[in-house]
Amino acid sequence: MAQAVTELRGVLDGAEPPAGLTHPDLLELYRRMVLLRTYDERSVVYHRQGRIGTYAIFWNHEAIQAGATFALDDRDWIFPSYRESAIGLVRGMPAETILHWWRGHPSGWWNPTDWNVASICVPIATHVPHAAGLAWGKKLRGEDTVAMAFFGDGATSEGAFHEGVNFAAVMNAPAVFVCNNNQWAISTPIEAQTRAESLADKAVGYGIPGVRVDGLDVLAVYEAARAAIDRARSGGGPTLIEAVHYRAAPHATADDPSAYIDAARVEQERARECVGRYEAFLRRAGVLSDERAAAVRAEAEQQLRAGIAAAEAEPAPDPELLFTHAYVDPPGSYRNG
Ligand SMILES: Cc1ncc(C[n+]2csc(CCOP(=O)(O)OP(=O)(O)O)c2C)c(N)n1
Ligand SMILES: [Mg+2]
Repeated sequence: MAQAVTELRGVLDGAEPPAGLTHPDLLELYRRMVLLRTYDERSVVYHRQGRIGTYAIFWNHEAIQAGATFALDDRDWIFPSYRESAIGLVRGMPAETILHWWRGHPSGWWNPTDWNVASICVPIATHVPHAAGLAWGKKLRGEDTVAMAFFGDGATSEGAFHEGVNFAAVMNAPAVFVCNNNQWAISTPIEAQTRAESLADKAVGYGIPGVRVDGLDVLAVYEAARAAIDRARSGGGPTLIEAVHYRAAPHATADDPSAYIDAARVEQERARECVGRYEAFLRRAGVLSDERAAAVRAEAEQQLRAGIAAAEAEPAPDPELLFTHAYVDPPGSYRNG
């Protein structure tokens, strides 16, 4: 059963915004994007100041993260990769929890059931089967909960991606798979990753719908996610969403993309950056004033200031924790003296 792959238009470039979004909804989306952007920009600074460790930058991925999750209910689950490390912010998770994680502190290991946000997944694509399993399990229990997994273009070449999406499709599990196609897997370009013309095309092989969407258009991402979530919740099974953009920042703070990336393309992409593009849309629509925009930014900055202060005030963890769940009887050589 081959399903049509749809190409979605950019809403921010003039098409009608998704139905049903009120002005407060549009502003809440903006607040979430600004919070994510502020978290990301401050984290790069904190890294340079030696206050957090190596950090995976998600600058210009905010439209995908905010747009897709805005269509979820709080009971739905989010499965993030390292690229979506701060996605718990949209559920009200304190900034310090995520900063703890990037500081390598155990206080960054939140209980997933507190937020319905799974642990940050660093191994590529291994959380795709987790999301499929959770979605299937919820279905077996008769709960109408949706699981949404985020992963990159490179992840679609991994076995775990295939196993997870195929399993979810076969079980008709209420899962939504969101591929952030930033066209790079560290220094490997998409052309070296796949012969597929689009990653959404891969959905055809699993017999599920695949959708391509402008990853810098928060409303288009929202619209695609809304449709996929509604389908999943009403028993229609999973959807693969490919959100297309181009990575406009280094892979992580340890990366120097000048060795491989197309600098002119990065400049183009930065000029279309997603928060400013949405802000311009809101201003044109008469939804956002200068005062409101300044207040949203100030609140996000305050959250980050409080977050880093709380993270740095946390006492250092007990080194014993390294062994707590590893050994019943630690070998003598692990002890001093
Ligand atoms: C199983 C596994 N293999 C290799 C790596 C090393 N690695 C870290 S990030 C990355 C690139 C992933 O690219 P993509 O899936 O496109 O996600 P992006 O970083 O672009 O968001 C790789 C190969 C890893 N983390 N896990
Ligand atoms: Mg990528």
